[in-house]
Amino acid sequence: MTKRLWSLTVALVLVAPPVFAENGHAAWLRYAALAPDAAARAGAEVPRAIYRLGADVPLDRAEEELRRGVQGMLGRPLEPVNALPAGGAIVVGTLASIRTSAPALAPAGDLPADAFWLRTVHQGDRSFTVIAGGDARGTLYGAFAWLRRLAQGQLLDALDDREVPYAPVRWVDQWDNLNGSIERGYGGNSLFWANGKVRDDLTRAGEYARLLASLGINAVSINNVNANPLVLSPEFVPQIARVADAMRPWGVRVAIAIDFGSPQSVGKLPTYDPVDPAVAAWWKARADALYAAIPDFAGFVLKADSEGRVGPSAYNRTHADAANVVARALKPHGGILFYRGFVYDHHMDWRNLKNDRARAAYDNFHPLDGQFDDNVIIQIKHGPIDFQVREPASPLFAGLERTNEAIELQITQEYFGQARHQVFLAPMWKDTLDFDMRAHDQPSTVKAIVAGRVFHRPLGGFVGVANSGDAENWTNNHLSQANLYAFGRLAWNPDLSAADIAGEWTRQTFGTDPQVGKTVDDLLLASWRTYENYTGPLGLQTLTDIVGNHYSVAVEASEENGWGQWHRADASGVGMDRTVATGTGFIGQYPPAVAKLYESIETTPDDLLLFMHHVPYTQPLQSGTTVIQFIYDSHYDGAETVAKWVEQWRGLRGLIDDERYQAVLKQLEYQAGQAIVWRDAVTRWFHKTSGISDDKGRVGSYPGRIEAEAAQLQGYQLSTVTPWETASGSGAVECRAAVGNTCTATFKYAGAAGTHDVAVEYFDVNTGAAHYRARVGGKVVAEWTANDRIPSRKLDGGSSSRYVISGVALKPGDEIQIEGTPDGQETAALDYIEILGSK
Ligand code: GCV
Repeated sequence: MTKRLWSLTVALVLVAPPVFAENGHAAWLRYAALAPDAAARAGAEVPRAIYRLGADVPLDRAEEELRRGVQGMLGRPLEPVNALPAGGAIVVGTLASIRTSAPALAPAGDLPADAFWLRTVHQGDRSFTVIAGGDARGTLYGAFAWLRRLAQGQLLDALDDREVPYAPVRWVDQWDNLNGSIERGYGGNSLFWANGKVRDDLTRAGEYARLLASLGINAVSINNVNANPLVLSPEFVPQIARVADAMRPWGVRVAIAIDFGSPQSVGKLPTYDPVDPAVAAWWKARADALYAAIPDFAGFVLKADSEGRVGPSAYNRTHADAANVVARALKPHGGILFYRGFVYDHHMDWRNLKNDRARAAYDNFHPLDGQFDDNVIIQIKHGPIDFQVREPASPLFAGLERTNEAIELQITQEYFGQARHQVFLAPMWKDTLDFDMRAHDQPSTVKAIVAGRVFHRPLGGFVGVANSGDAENWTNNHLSQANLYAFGRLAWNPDLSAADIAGEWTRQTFGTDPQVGKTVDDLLLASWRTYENYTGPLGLQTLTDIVGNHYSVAVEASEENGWGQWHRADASGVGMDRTVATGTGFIGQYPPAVAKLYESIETTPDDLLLFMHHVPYTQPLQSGTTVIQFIYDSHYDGAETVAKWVEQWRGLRGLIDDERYQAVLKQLEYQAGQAIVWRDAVTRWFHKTSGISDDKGRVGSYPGRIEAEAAQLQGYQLSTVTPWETASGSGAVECRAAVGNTCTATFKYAGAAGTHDVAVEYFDVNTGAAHYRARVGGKVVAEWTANDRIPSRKLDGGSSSRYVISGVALKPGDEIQIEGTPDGQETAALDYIEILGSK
């Protein structure tokens, strides 16, 4: 190496940002050292002192955050000062305080609560960065916004940005149970609750409040909407107050979900009838007690008459009666009641083709429009069913003109692979938020309606069902953090694009390397469509085990039961007829222009065809292909795309820290295996049901695959798998040997000599940790334990897992032997092996 090259290498090593191990705990607030060019530029633009005006919480957090961020990203401190320094400073405070103490720096104009203004002011050779808030909380939001710009390497020396949140309501709901578990939670246990009470140590709750504040989220409801009535008992008041104390420094207010039967179950009244004066007095007393301890308490969330929860129907009262009695107790304190629009009958008769769960929210609430008090918000899920992979916007958004509304988005990935699959939800949310309901034939996007802009409502906004828990990285999947981030950013500004949000998140979370940025953004932005492709396209909804774990593929699970998520696939056709002309009439709930669009097969977008119409399998789509061929093609496309993600991710080795690199790689590899399971299950099911073959000859023909049922078995016994479509061939083999014993399946290789990857499809249930060992020609080539955390206790599509043994040298006649050692209830089950293309 020449001397010059040598010194260049040394210089590069010295200035290159370190690639260090990270566990994801810092999420998007890593404040990692900027890349050298960005650091050099920001070093000149960012003042060296910080002047904070005012002492209110959370102003102090704004200062602390700025100091922490600048130290981390630029590697130098921000010096706190008590007066405007000669050399320039970051000046942070409310607009009012800046106007008083440093009028020359104050932007001209007003700022409402929660809003902020970022401004650079040059005075001779002095520069000031002004972070002004409409109030203390707005100032904190401004500090985070400025740090977000710095972290992305944006220019900071000519700022003049005024940001006002789109809507006042920017909440997250936790579905946390008092015992510490989380309903539909995949990020660990509750940050708030353990063993029936509030956790003693609320450090993580405080850290979580910081994450929420960085996005402008201003309240959190801390317990499950399937609420334990006890949360309203007097002993919980001081506990909830402790949570509020932990969140308050970050401007996050606390609310709770309540049970409508509480006046009776907790208050020991003979009734919970909402029109009974004693019941009203009870609600008032409970609200008064909470506000006495927590003056900034945010309000209540109520799920009533839904999925077994009690509600006003018990007394033949309306949802308005129910909402108003609770809202009136909150009203004197400025509290809000969120009343959930998710009310439906889960015992509907599936034989009646006119029945339709999708109608429920509108049928229940539209007739009550105008009867809800001003501090009630109807919280409406984004689609008419329940967070399925593709749903139209709920017609109820346009069905309430004299009632406050909020949209409920599910951040936790219940039907989206439960944080085991990476699915970035922002593109889906954007579809709904930007959807124009054409109320009164005028522009009326969902986002504008819920923000109160269309029907001039005083309150409204965005609620996200959170995906966070006490996992070190909050969500148990590094990439799932992007969903929490995206929800917060859209709640602040729903006009942002999914690509903007992905870009921001990726750069803050993984750094500004262009290859990293492009790869991660591409993965995120393609993921919703990809997931839809392999789990149920064309508006079929997620073809998952709806009556079980909501995770494993099970095409028929949604049929022939009262839960109402029917797709009505049979030998002759598929899809729900929701037309006014011949179907359930759901489409008639939309304003006329939208109803017209959906009523006709010709104008319904392909993506929603089977949500709106029942059609023969040979129905041509707008894209030209038939429904059945599209079902086949999309599943193959989806599985192929996930396989490519694995390769693309591998390209990031060394460009990001190894800890997160390995964790995401493992997750994507698992997802790639699952996508194949989904692909095969759904396509085989439709192939068998429709009797129509795949034009491309893929369905039912799996070159390189050798079924375990066809192997030479020692100890292993044939077993059936339910549902049938989730096992290849006719089923699986299980080892029911006594503890400590093993079984073997021996497969004969009959192909040409070469080096191959060998995939072993086995079942990893969560009732044991079976061990597998693979041998070729008697030599061990791999071993592994089936101890992943998968939400399935039985052999099915969820537990079906893939282990790929790379680079196995094979020649004709070789024996590939899989030895399984059961553990607990886990029977070391095998589905097949597959010899993949030669290398
Ligand atoms: C909290 C779905 C989920 C339930 C959830 C319910 C709701 O049905 O599966 O776990 O209950 O929605 O939103 O209330």
